[in-house]
Amino acid sequence: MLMKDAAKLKQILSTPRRVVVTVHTNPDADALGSALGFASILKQQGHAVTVISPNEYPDFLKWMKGQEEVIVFEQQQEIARELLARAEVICCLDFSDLERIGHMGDIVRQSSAVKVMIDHHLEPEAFADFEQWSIEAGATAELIFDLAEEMDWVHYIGAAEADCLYAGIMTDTGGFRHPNTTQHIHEVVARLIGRGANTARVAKLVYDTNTESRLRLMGFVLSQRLVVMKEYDVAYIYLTLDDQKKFNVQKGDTEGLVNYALSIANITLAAMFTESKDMVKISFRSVGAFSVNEFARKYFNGGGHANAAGGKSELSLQDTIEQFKSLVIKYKQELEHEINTI
Ligand SMILES: [Mn+2]
Repeated sequence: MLMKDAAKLKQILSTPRRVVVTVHTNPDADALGSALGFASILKQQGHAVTVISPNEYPDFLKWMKGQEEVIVFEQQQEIARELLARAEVICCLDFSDLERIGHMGDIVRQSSAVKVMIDHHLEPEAFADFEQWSIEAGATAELIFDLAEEMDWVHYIGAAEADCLYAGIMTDTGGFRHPNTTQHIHEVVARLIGRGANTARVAKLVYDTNTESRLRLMGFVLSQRLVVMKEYDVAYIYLTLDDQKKFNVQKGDTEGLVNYALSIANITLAAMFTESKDMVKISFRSVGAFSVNEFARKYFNGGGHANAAGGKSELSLQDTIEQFKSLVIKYKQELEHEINTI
């Protein structure tokens, strides 16, 4: 996908600029990998670039080049506000709705900096001066590569940058299993490997990072907290605050657990409900035409992608699950045989 007015952006970036690159709250490998890869591409051209994350990111991303310089807004507000105030260019990566960056949203919205949005999430907010936005893209990292190609920046992508971008693509395609695994994304991956991406190393660093406590949590969740609604092709997992205390659950420990529910044969909708102090956080996954983006938007104050979305509820854990179950019954027909619509 080509960026509209790319020549104009290139012109703006033809002199050294103070740039902030920011990502959505709870950044994943695509968000952080895209940000660090992109930041490095810009740095090599003489720009002063800082990556600001709204909050802390998981340990399994702490190998990415440049991550040690990431400013975490929640923990370093003063520095972050200063950087945002002084920024001439603000790049928003892997999100397109300023709600997704919490308190930083208003700062970015009101900033007079040139805003660049590079993203593949549905229903973008119109806040950016330059957009590289496509829901056809499997990952923001793919769009970063496309932009690099369009801008003639590919030579700035070395092995470290390629690893960051590859991590984004690998994870956002579910290890090249989701329907967003296109010919184009494979072509981008081929180019990244050509630039030095070490696919085996990245896979190991990202996927094989279980702690003993996470494995034990998984064992508990799968045996005690998994509910299968067989006649609806639905499965869900829930986790109470007590469970989290008992297993000393750390940030990131519950990441991906919802996929185990979806991995059951014939299941086409999976959900995970995680109780927190003031709300219930929900992850949704689906296969086929059933859009969890729409489902989460309509009923659970969230959204995301067609087959992977998040939401939240201010009801109790039990009431949230009851609400979900009654919706499942309502959507019985839509949920049936979704596997045939992949
Ligand atoms: Mn992404």
